[in-house]
Amino acid sequence: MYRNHPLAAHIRQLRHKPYFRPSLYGCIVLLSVYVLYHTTHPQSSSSIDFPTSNVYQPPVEVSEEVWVERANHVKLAFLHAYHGYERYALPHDELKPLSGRYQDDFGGWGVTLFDSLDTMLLLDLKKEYERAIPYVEKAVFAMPEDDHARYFETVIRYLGGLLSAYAISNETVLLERADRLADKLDNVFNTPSGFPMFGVNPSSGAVSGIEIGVLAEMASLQMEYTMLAKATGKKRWWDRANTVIQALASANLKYTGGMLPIKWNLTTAQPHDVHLSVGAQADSAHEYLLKQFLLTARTDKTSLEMYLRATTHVIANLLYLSPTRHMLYVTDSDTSPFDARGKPSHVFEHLSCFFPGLLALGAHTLPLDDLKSLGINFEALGSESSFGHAGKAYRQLSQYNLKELHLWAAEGLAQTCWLTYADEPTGLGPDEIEMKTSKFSDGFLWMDAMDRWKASGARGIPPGVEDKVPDVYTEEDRIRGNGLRRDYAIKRKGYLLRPETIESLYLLWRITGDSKWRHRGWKIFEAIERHTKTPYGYASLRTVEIVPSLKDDEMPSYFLAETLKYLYLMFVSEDLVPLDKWVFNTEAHPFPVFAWTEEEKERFNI
Ligand code: DMJ
Repeated sequence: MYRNHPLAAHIRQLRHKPYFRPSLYGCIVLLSVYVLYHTTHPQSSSSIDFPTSNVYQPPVEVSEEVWVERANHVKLAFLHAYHGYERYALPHDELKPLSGRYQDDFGGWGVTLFDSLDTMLLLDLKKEYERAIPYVEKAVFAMPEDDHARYFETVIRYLGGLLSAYAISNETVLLERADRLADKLDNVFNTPSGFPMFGVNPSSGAVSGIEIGVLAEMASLQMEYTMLAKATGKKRWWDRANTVIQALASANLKYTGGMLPIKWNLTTAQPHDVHLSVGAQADSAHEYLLKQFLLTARTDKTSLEMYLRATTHVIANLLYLSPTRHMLYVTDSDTSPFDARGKPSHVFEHLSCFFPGLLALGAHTLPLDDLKSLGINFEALGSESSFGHAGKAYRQLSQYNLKELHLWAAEGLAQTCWLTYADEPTGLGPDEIEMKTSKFSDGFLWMDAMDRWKASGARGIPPGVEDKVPDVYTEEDRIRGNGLRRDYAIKRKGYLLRPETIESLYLLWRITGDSKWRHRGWKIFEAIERHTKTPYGYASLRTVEIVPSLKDDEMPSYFLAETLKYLYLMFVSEDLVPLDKWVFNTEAHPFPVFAWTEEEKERFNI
């Protein structure tokens, strides 16, 4: 089905462009030497002189050839990580990059291999891909009786990886395994709401988990099941996705300003708390509202309207400015119709750093300044009578050009995500920080500052969006606790090789064309090379504050699926995954945009 998809064809075509040949042949020679060397010496893969400390220097423009070289460095990094995994961990889940051992936390079926399939295809690593296919063919997804697979992780990593690699390669075994896996997971949907349970044993079909589910885990499957339905022609998979979409759309969100809260009752399909966040336990559910709309060629208006409500509430009530550096950040809060701000925690999570990229993607792909063209009346999406105080947001935001507003928020937030990296001696960002608020207020809402900026003539760059200079602490600063100077304190010091900041930098680079985002991405890659590389792969850091780095014995599969993929796509000259034709699932597996045929609409009852 996807062999003739314009994007699969587009990627294949690029491989055959004369432009590709010299670098491809060069790569083959380089890679052969590299592979030979590394089969005996699992050491550093690259001769580049990566800087030892993080002294801030404004970016210097470089030629496109330099970016091609940089993309190649990422390819070498992927090979170093994947060869380490292949040699020391396969067929287990993940490599332990310090000890050269392995761990099994994702079913034990080789999650790193499944999560890496489409990255190999995009990076044109044919040998690694061909060596991986026999493992896919052998996969039966069996499990001992007393164990369970986490449903959400299995969907985004295994199902997502298989379906994306299938869309690019058209190799039928990938689709067959995806279909078989979905079958084995299917008992999770035996709930009165149709929301999935937390876990399942794919061998016995026994499900695990409690009646209260977590948003990200119950509502981040729509894209995978829609894609599976399209590719297999099976109505059952569309029904799974659609049940979740319809249940979310008919839930009572009166107490949460129209935004989906974190906890849900799997029996009643109603919210179980009023805690709002775009970070842990919520993130990908908000992401899938927009992406489901884009994946189905912009037909699923129900998902789009939920996206518009969620982003309106976030922009009006969860975005704050720090007191002195004016860093724009998104936080989490308990809310209510009587107090839209609720009780903000002022914690800013690395996980939330996907959100600027999502806002930018929405601003790029949606007619936010002309929603009427989609038959949507923005102000009718919510009001004080539907959501109490939180309903005011619709009137407030409608005073702005929504496209501009979303893009400003995206740029300001991405700036802060990057700054938390650039502020550290390692050049890598912590997993969680807590923003300072002033003695006199519980934080400064971004939209209050925006309203004042607008009232005074909207001159210059909007608050929070301007470029900032990093503030790298000396050891003395850190010990003396000069946290106030930077406006935040670090809550979780680790860098877990996570992708979110890089994902947003990649999207902002592709969407705005401003090379500052790309340069920042390169700085982060240099820091990854310098501080996380081990003889076997790459390791999470215990703390971003100490050089030489203190490492943990972990290399999560998302490092290969997402972090390295987004870095490569950011540096490579060609736009290999055009954003109007492909949509990334939450684990960075691209799916091709498609429209339902009339026959499918009738058969699936769409
Ligand atoms: C990834 O597995 C996915 O992006 C998920 O949605 C949440 N974050 C992790 C990596 O940080």
